[in-house]
Amino acid sequence: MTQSHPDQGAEELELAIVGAGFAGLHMLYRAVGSQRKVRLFEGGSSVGGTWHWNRYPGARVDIESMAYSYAFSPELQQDWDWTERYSPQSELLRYANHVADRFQLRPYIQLNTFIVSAVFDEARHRWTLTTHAGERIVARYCVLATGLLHAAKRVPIPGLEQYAGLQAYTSQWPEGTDLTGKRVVVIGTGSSGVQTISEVAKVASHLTVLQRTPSYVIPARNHRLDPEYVRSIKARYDELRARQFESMGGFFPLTFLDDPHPKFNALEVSAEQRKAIYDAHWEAGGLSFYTAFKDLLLDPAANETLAEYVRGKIREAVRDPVTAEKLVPKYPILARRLCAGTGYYEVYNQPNVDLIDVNQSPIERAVPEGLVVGGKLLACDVIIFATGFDALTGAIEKIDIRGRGGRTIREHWADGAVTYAGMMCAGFPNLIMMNGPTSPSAFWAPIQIAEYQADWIERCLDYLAREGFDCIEPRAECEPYWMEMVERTAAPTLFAKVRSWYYGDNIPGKKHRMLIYLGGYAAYCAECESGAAQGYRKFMLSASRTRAEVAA
Ligand code: NA7
Repeated sequence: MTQSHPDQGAEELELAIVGAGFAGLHMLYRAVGSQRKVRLFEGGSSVGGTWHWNRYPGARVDIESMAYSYAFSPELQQDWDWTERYSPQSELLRYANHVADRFQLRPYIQLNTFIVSAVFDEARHRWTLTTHAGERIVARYCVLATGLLHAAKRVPIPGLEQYAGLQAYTSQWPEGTDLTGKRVVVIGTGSSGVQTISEVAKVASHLTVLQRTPSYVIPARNHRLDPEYVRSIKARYDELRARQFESMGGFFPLTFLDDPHPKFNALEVSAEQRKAIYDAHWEAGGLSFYTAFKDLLLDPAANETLAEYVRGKIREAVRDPVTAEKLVPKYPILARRLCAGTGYYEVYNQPNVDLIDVNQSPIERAVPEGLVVGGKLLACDVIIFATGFDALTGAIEKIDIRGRGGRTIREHWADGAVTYAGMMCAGFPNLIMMNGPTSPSAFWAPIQIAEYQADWIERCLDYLAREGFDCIEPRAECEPYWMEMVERTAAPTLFAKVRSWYYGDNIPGKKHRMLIYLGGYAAYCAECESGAAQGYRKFMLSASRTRAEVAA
């Protein structure tokens, strides 16, 4: 009696996509356009990715919405009206849903479905995906669009299970939570914490912020968009995108659209000129300081001029000098993610807000009434964890991925994430990541990186089909080559001098290794194109037995 293959009867796809954030939706749009047999699996109950999950009070994007949006469809760009300079989460979620409807993607999307494992069948060149409900899906190619900031970092506080109040993670915000009149503790002062704190301080009876590392927070200066301004940007969208693609960070501020590139090093100009430039960026708000001078991320002395400028602003804003000093960061500015806030420092002047530095007063344990911090009980009704993410690798490693020889992705990355071009790993054929570790992702515009990657993937799948292959994986030597490029671009920068999630430092036990390619969009695309040149010379291509038999 012949034994049937365990996947017999399972639906067989050409392409399975995991994740319905902006990257996954765009990949799906492209695959549907190419009439591939495709399905997208999303764990959440809605499309939108980051903007589905992060619903905490005050959640909004800190890159201007007219740039933080899809570029692939001129019609979409013209039709969609962003209402605020930095859209709130609800508007971004509406946009993602609009895209799913407008491009008729819903029939291909399976919501409420977590992919828990993916196993490669070496003989048949297929991935078998298993969902949390036990459904099996077989797909020739699998694209992981699982999000760069998705897997929440948990903080192991002893005794937390005894705590009687509400525990809320910013990235898994409990719907309908009302904090009015509550005693609230926020742990974490990165971008999510900063946004949450400003909102919670308005309604909580008492707010205690537990800070480990202060952020540099620049006023966002969010406002409703004037329709005339929107029209003027829409009239120049092509130019805007062209400038964006040239920029090193991917998100240059629109206020500086006519003059987006820094011309000088910080110490090349006089102190007065430098201050005038910093004042202009402070007034413009948001993340515009990244483009104030050429060398802010390269020269410690240049960086210190900006760091001191912002430290001065913090000391001006916070009345109590002891509190102000706790809020003043001592490390180089921009080397950890800059935060954009609204009235953030002023919050600490309110009588209902306290700041505790957990380096001086550690979080010791939880008790039913609250937390014991620095030996004292901090009674509270709600603890908000704004403690960040196992960035770039976490969402991928949550899936039990097994490539050639049953090797898992966790084993492959045990000494830090290694990839070729942030898209593929040796020994994991036909598995492609979007905005994956060592891609430009978080230090470029992830939506535009995803648009490029979807295009690259589409061209690649077309080529494989045309040439009779059904299997692609990077040559083993391409991984160390790419990692050398990633390290080489990061090494001269101040990113390399501080501890941050860019290097995986926020997760205990995670290897300290740069997770982002800093070479910019043009250099990144050039590498991907070079990998694909001459019949995908940086990859090994093959055909499975069944395919070869069919061809014969
Ligand atoms: P971040 O930026 O990683 O911030 C997490 C914050 O939580 C940060 O202040 C951490 O301090 C703090 N944290 C983490 N673990 C602990 C423990 N154990 N005790 C005390 N405090 C802790 O995440 P966000 O969600 O705010 O932002 C992520 C990105 O989203 C952001 O960079 C933008 O790109 C958008 P630490 O710095 O580790 O000392």
